[in-house]
Amino acid sequence: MTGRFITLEGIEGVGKSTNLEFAAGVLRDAGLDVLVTREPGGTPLAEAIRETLLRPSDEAMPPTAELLLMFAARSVHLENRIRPALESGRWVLCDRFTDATFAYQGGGRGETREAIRWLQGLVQAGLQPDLTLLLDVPVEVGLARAGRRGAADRFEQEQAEFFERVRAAYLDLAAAEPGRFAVVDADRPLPSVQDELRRVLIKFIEAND
Ligand code: Z5A
Repeated sequence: MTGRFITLEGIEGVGKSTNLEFAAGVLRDAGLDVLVTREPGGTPLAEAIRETLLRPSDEAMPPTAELLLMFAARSVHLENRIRPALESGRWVLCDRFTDATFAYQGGGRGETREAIRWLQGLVQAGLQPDLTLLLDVPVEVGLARAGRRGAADRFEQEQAEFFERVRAAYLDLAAAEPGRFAVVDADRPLPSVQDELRRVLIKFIEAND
């Protein structure tokens, strides 16, 4: 039996990294073999593309180039890591996936939904997450939590209005696909966020038994 594909999404600072291992722990406690990975990245080649995507540069990165590089990294990650894991029965928990492209390159940068859908079809050939956990907080909360640690990457250099568009795009995606998305209010103490994540994951595991 193939594994299940779960993604974690949200704006910067919402708590994805904090909750990724927690979510993996819930799955492992249920006896599942879990691969934890991230996008952009997840393999050496895809991580090299991530480096190019995030590093600030004096030369402008056209939004279309950014979009193509996101899908180039995704193609490598899918073929070399995600698909083999799913086919061997492992569950995959991924920090960001194509919903981030609709939110950042679509909502944030203004790339068209049609272009993103076309690339999605080319690269994913029908593969979609089975469950997407969208952690949601107001932009000012996410940015305050992120605290802009160290040198800002190309996305961290964006202003609040950019992240408002990204958050709105995420919420639109969730409203359009309520069966796949679970929107978790992450603007509350961590134990309360994790209680809800555990509840959603256990329900999903039981439904996929
Ligand atoms: N990107 C894209 O544009 N298009 C795509 O298709 C994909 C990605 C796949 C890298 O992503 C960039 O790639 C990303 C979008 C773009 N840039 N941005 N923005 P990333 O996921 O690697 O980077 P990130 O979003 O910047 O991650 P982050 O800043 O590390 O945020 P986070 O992982 O969501 O947050 P965190 O580190 O877990 O938590 C932040 C702080 O809040 C930390 O101190 C926690 O202890 C604290 N925290 C967490 N939860 C709570 C609660 N509930 N209460 C209080 N404090 C909390």
